[in-house]
Amino acid sequence: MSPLHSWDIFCRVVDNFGDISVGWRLARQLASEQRAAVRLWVDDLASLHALSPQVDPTAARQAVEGIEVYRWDEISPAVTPAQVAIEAFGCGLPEAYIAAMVERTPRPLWITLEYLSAEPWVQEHHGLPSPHPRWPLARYFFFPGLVPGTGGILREADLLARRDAFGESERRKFWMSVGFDAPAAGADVVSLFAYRDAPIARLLEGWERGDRLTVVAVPEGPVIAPVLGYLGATGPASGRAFRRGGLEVRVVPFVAQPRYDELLWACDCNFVRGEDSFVRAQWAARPLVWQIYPQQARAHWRKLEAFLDLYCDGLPAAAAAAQRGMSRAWNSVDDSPAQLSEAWCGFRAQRAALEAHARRWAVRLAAAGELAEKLVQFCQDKVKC
Ligand code: TRH
Repeated sequence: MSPLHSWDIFCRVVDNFGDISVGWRLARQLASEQRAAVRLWVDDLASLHALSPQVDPTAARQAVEGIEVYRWDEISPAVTPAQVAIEAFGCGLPEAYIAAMVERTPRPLWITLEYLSAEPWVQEHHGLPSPHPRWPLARYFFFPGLVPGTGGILREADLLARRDAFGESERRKFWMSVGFDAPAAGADVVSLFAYRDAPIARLLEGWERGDRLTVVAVPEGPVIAPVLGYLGATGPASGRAFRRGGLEVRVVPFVAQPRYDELLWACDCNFVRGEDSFVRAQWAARPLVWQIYPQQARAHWRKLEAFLDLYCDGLPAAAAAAQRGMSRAWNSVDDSPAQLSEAWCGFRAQRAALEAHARRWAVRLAAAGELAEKLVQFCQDKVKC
């Protein structure tokens, strides 16, 4: 058991799932693999319930998978701070909690967990102290990353073994569990998890006109509306399949977070978004197309290019061009209608090279280190100082 036994994770759900999806995954790993006592303080239990249906969205406090989950407004001056407070994505800590941290001896560590970025500056900033302007507390930036010298990314100890054990029978079972037979042999099987503003209709149109069957698993969520709009379909869609030319759309349920990996493993290629699904698709070791979370003044394009620079390193030129072209078209960096269908054709033509690279990348990614382990080690080193 780590000498740092108690951890508080604070998380505010900005929008979508990202902040709480990372916060929940971190809490589960600290509790299960680091055998820590973890309290998760979150403001939006409904989002957490979608990721983990065991969570009661109405409960002010509850224990789930060995984690004490509190609604954020349950915090009070009476709460004794943990040895480490994780402020996820700059959500801020409650003033009463900070005051209690100052009174506690020894004073707790304050870690600001940042968003994942592939930009080179992350390595220089990772682990730097961030003295608080008002409070005498040790506060540090912790930056996730895809390369050594950063905080690494979350990976459960058994994830890669479970991925590699996911064979044909497990794939068939997965499809049956979401209401479908396994896709026809020879079809391209794709998962589509995206934001509503993605050029979805253009992508589906290219697949409909394609010369091969493309089976697309679309999880329930906001993206269903533009998909049904393209199909000209109405009414409840869950569990339904729609066939148009070379396109078969399957509407699958939004599965609990631990099972999302199975959706990724059951597909040949995964369209993902944001942060946590983006990471999981990299661990899935299959070709991926990432829709980055949009930011003001298109700052996200710089982050996208930084990832592509890393990811395409070591790819043959044609495959690298296909990966870049598909990523840029999907993120509307290159925004012409023809661009997306051409980009997909180029991406599809490089399937073998991109599949081999995705497997190599997952191995390379492990060298960046596992975030929960690195976080515990970082904090232990700071406490010893
Ligand atoms: O939901 P997101 O768009 O979250 C975003 C990003 O994290 C972004 O970086 C952040 O700034 C913003 O939130 C506030 O995408 P993300 O990060 O992939 O989180 C989605 C989670 O949902 C992820 O853990 C996978 C999970 N998921 C399931 O559990 N079941 C499902 O069926 C699907 C489709 C996803």
